[in-house]
Formats: sequence, C-alpha cells, structure tokens
Amino acid sequence: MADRDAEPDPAESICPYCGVGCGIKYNPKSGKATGWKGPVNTRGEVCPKGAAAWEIVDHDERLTRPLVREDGALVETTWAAALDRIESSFSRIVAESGPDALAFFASSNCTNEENYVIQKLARALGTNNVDNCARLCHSSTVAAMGERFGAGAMTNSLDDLREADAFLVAGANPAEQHPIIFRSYLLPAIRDGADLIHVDPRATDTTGEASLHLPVKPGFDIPLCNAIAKVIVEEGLVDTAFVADRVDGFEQFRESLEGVDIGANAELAGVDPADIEAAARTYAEADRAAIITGMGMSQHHCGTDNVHALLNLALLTGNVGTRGAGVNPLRGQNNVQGAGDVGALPDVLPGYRPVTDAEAREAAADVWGFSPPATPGLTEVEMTHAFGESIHGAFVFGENPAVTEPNANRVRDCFDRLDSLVVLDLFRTETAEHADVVLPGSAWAEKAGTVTNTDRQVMRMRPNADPPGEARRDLSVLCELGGRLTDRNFDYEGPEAVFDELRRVLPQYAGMSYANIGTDSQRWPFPEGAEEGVDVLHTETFADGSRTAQLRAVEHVDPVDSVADEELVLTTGRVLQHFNSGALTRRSGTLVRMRGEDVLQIHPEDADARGIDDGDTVRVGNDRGEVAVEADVTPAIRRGTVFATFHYAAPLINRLTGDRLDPVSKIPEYKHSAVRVEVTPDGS
Ligand SMILES: Nc1nc2c(c(=O)[nH]1)N[C@H]1C(S)=C(S)[C@@H](COP(=O)(O)OP(=O)(O)OC[C@H]3O[C@@H](n4cnc5c(=O)[nH]c(N)nc54)[C@H](O)[C@@H]3O)O[C@H]1N2
Ligand SMILES: Nc1nc2c(c(=O)[nH]1)N[C@H]1C(S)=C(S)[C@@H](COP(=O)(O)OP(=O)(O)OC[C@H]3O[C@@H](n4cnc5c(=O)[nH]c(N)nc54)[C@H](O)[C@@H]3O)O[C@H]1N2
Ligand code: SF4
Ligand SMILES: [Mo]
Repeated sequence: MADRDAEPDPAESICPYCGVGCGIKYNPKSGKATGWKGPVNTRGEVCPKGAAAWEIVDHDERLTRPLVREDGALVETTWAAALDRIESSFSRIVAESGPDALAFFASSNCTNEENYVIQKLARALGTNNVDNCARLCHSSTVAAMGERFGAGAMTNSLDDLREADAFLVAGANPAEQHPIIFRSYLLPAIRDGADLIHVDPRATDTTGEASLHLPVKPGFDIPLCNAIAKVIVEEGLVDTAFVADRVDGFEQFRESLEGVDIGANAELAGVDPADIEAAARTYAEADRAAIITGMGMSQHHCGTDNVHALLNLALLTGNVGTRGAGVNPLRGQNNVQGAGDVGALPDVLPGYRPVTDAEAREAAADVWGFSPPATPGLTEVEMTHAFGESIHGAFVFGENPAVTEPNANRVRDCFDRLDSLVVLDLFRTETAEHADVVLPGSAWAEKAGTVTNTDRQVMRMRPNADPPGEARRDLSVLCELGGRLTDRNFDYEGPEAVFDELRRVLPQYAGMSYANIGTDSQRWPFPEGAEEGVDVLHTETFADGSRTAQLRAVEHVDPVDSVADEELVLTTGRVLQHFNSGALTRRSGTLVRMRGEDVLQIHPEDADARGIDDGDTVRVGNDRGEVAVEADVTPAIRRGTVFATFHYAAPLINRLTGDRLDPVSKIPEYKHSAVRVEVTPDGS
C-alpha cells in the first residue's frame, strides 16, 4: 500500500486530541507543531494540548519494535514473529470457541479508514464484538437522540451556534474540554449578550462565563429537568406553534408533570427553586437556545433517561431544527463521531444500520463479498467482563481500558483471564502490560486518512514524518492482519481506497470525495449527488423522516450506590491539560503535572468535618478499592460531593467507580460513587 501522501511539508493535519478537530501541522525540521487555519480553528488558534502535540511524535518512550511475552516478560521481536503469534492464537481461539470468543476494541483516537477496516475484520471473522469508547462517552446521548430525532449527532454546526441567544450547558465543561469551541464559538455569542446557564455540581472555567449556575447533586438531573419543564408549561412558555407542528404527546406529557412538585424536585436536585425558575425562563424565552450536553448527563446508569429529560425541554420550547437552536453533544476524541459512523459498534453496521436488519446486511455484503453476522455483539465493558468466560482473545487498538474502564480492580482481573491480548499503541501503556503481543503503531503526524469532528465535518490528516524505528502505520498493520486472519481482501492502496469503499456502505458519506475534502471539510449527511453536506439537522423533518418527535415522561431513578451518612459522592471528569488515560499527556514535558490535576476537590465543610487540611494526602475508598490522593479544599465543589480526574494510572481513580451499566446504551456509571474520605495518619 502507498506509504505516505506525496505532500510538501509541513502538511496540514488534525489535532489528535479532542473532538473539536483543530487543524495542526507537524514540522519535522523544527520538531514542533503549530495550528493552521483549519475548518474549525479558522484563525489557526489551538489550545495547550494541540500546541504540545508534537511532543508525543518524537518521544523517547515510543514503541519502536513489536514485543511478545516470553517467560512472563515482554521482549522485542520481529514483525513476522509477532504477526505469526497473533495468527496462531486467534485462529486457535476461533477454531476452539468460535469467532464470538474474540473481542475488538476500535479507536476513536484513530481514522475513519482504520476503524472501518477493524470493524470489517471483526465481521469477516464472524463476530460483531467490536466497539469503541464512544460507548463510554455519548452512547446514551446517541441512544436517546437517535430514538427521538432519528440521529445521535449534534443538531447544529459550530458556526450557527454563534447565533444562539442562550446556552444551556448541562454536565459539560467546554471551557476546558472543548476549549476552541468555547473560545471561538460560544464566547463571542456570550460577549454579544447570550446567556449561559451552567448545570454542574462544580464551578469550573465554564461557570466563570455563566449568568446562572445550578450546582446539581450528581445523579439528580432528571428531577431538575422535569422541574424546568414544569415551569415552562405552568408559565405559558411553551412554543405552541412548534408543538402543534412538530411534536407528539404534549397532553400526556403535561399530565405527567402534574405529579411534579418544583420545590420537592429542587430539594432532591440540591438547587434553589428560584434558580430553576430563572433557568426555565431564560432558556424558554430566548429566541434561539442551544443545549450543550456532556458526560455529567450521559455517564450515569440512567444516562439515556437523563438525555430524554433534556430533549423534552428543546421540544417544548421549539429549540431544534433552526440555526442557533438545537441539542449538541460535544463529542470526545478527534474521531469518536467517525468511529461510530463507520460501524465500529457491535449493534450497527456503517451508517448506523442495525446488524439485525437483513437489508442492511445485504447492502454490506454487496460491497464486502460476505455477509456480516446478524446477532449484535457485546459492548466495551460487557466484552471486558466476558474475558475468560465467553471471550478468550482481544485486540485493543488505540485505547487504554486498564485505566479508563470502571471498577479497575475487576478490569485488571478480567485482563488476566484472557488467553491472548494484542495491543496496537504508541506507548507501552498500562493495558499493554497485560498483553502477550504489543505492536508499535503510528502517531497523528505519521498517518493519512480522515477524521470526523463533533459537528460532523470530515477532515483529512496528512503525514509529515515516518513512524520511529520499526513502528508501522496503523492502517497497514490492520490490513495485514485482515489478510492473515481471514480469506477476504484487505489489500487497499491506501486510505483513499478505503474511503472510497466506505462511502459505498455509509449513506451519510456517499456524496463526499477524499480529494475534494482537501484542506477543507465535508459535512455529513452528504448524500450522493449533493453539492454539499447539511449543517442544521431536522429543519423540515427529523432525520428518521418523521415531521414530529415525541415528548416523553421521564421518572427519576435513584443512583446505584446508596450513600451512608459519613460517606461522600465521588464524581469524576477532566482538566484542560490532560487527556483521558493520560497515555499521551502524562508524557508531555509542557503539559506538566501540576497541582490542581491529580487532586481530590472537597468542600471546606466536608474537609473540616474530617480534619482534612488543603494539601493533605487523603484515602478515598469503598468496597471496590482505595486510592491515596492530595486534597484540594475548595468551595468550587458542592458540599457532600468530591471530584477527581481519571487521567492517571496512579492514583487510579477508576478503582472506585462502579460498573453498573445503563440498560439501554450500556454506558457505565462514572459520575456517582459513594466513597469514604479519611486523612492518612500523618497527612502526607
Ligand atoms: N482537556 C480535555 N479535553 C477533553 C478530554 C480530556 O480528557 N481532557 N476528553 C475528551 C472526551 S473523550 C470527552 S468524552 C469529552 C468530555 O467532555 P465533558 O463532558 O465536558 O467532560 P467531563 O469533565 O467528564 O464532565 C463534564 C462535567 O460534568 C460534571 N458532572 C459530574 N457529575 C454530574 C452530574 O451528575 N450532573 C451534571 N449535570 N454534571 C455533572 C463534572 O463536574 C464536569 O465538570 O472531553 C473531550 N475533551
Ligand atoms: N472515571 C472516569 N473514567 C472515564 C471517563 C470519566 O469521565 N470518568 N470517561 C470515559 C470516556 S468519555 C472515554 S472516551 C474513555 C477514554 O478511554 P481510552 O480511549 O481508553 O483513553 P485514551 O487515553 O484516549 O486512550 C487512547 C490510547 O490510544 C493510544 N493512541 C493515541 N493515538 C494513537 C494512534 O494514532 N495510534 C495508535 N495505535 N494508538 C494511539 C494512546 O497512547 C492511548 O493508549 O475513558 C472513560 N473513562
Ligand atoms: S481544542 Fe481540541 S482539537 Fe483543538 S487544539 Fe485543543 S485538544 Fe486539539
Ligand atoms: Mo469520551
């Protein structure tokens, strides 16, 4: 296959971190990266992570040769020996236990072409056990929005969000997690007078720009949303024309609100009823109001219901289907949107067509030459839990589940039960420590292909460096494995050839062209023959073709962990400088480990009651595990709640999180765990 694009350097590429999708380029001469004027960062602006992305390219801890386990230790070997070992162990597992004894973890940090090939490889082997960590972020949002609106993606483009008069930001912290969106799209609107209502148990940088902060108790967003809905209905703030035209089930929904007591719900949610009323008025009275929703809503055992409760607000007030008004999940990694679009999910084929749909399987078979299996596979956390039981071999591509999956002590035991674990990564991660084969892959500056950002823009990455040592491009590794493990054709000339094939099975991308994307972007849906993609969704009909969407009564469900008197509620999340498992950002010299990152935020009264001083080392524990972490005593967090990031392998915060899954989307409960917090005997 073609080894690299013939582009002059420095070649325009896309940031390997978050779903904003800023243009950055790597200059091999200086070894540095800079922003270019991309489709999203139109002035070339980047955040600290984008600016530091060069450090991981030429990092001295990069994997440069394949490793295999011999007598308990990982030792260097040749590609031929490593690939032989995978071929023999995976073939043996399939022969003995069938293809569903294998699990494939795809990568939302990697390209559409790479994810398309890995899902095709799993399906060619005969299993739908392929998932990516979209499962862990917005699977609940996608489930709720898919059911109600017919599509799980952002309803707006970033550009038209600038026209909003009000933002309802629920369980998200875009100032730190989507900094360029915040700075370049939300802030200008706020400076022009748009209100920002922030629903978050903590005050963050986002709250700094808010006109109203509702410090909700983790796990109690449904009572809060229902109370807002009640105010909207009681005060006559419903958009009756929109409801008559585009909404079903209003009467039933109104009746369901009769049982809602605003005062009681406010108390349950831990917020002031006057603030609920103010939030309802600001949101409903704005000409154009946009919801921004994140992990605080999605990552609960009731994550799908949380989002349903939020969607009711948009439907009641007519805030969907126009510029500046809609519902916008800000997506996680640079290609988490695309990894799902191209079918790296266990229940759907490319284009979100269910594996259970015979017509969809036939359409795929026409292009692939084989029919994908008809039974949905397992999701990410379900696959891990099945290790040693129904699953004996796993392939982990560009993910670090040993750090990022919930209930990490259990995850460690699960990994130890596998017969064969293959990891394709840039670094020897915590997950790689469980592997029997570790393959050295390619970083952002070394690969070509497309990625799809949070507002559905498909953009191109371009290589401007060669992988270090014997490391290989991820796409060529996946294609080689496809050829070895199956009797299907995985012989592509390069990413463009893969893109051309995926357009044939992915209706939303059908009209795009790899060449025409150029240094611009093409947005899905982009039907065959269209001149351009669609920016605002659901304008005339919802994406499922229906003119109307349904209002739905949602009941509060109690958190899984009950919280004893002396216990606190741990919620988890992110900080600006670090990214997910920290595999990349912990290795960066400029995104240095700073106080304020691997700390436990605790309210002064909760700290006092436990004799904890700022800076003390505290033990945080529950039945699942224990970690030691430094206390950051701050009123930014609500009383009764503590917060920590999960960016470190030590302290490994996911030892404390529970693994109960949302019944619909199978997203884990990362945002509510009961914990005991005690100062260590010497406080250090
Ligand atoms: N700097 C940085 N940026 C990132 C990432 C990163 O690791 N670092 N990761 C990327 C990825 S993969 C993702 S998915 C996105 C996630 O982006 P966000 O959704 O913004 O991520 P989180 O910080 O996990 O959660 C957001 C907020 O939810 C709040 N919260 C906690 N519990 C609750 C609750 O019960 N209700 C409500 N309403 N709020 C609650 C937290 O206090 C937190 O401020 O960020 C992406 N961008
Ligand atoms: N407690 C708690 N836990 C959480 C969350 C939370 O809010 N709280 N959030 C969850 C969410 S939303 C997510 S998305 C997950 C993220 O979970 P993961 O996806 O497991 O985390 P990452 O650190 O993004 O892992 C990416 C891995 O891919 C590697 N990599 C990066 N780029 C490339 C590449 O181009 N090629 C190859 N071969 N490898 C590459 C990196 O070295 C790293 O090991 O964490 C989840 N875990
Ligand atoms: S906002 Fe996201 S995409 Fe843009 S530079 Fe920062 S991490 Fe990269
Ligand atoms: Mo995520």
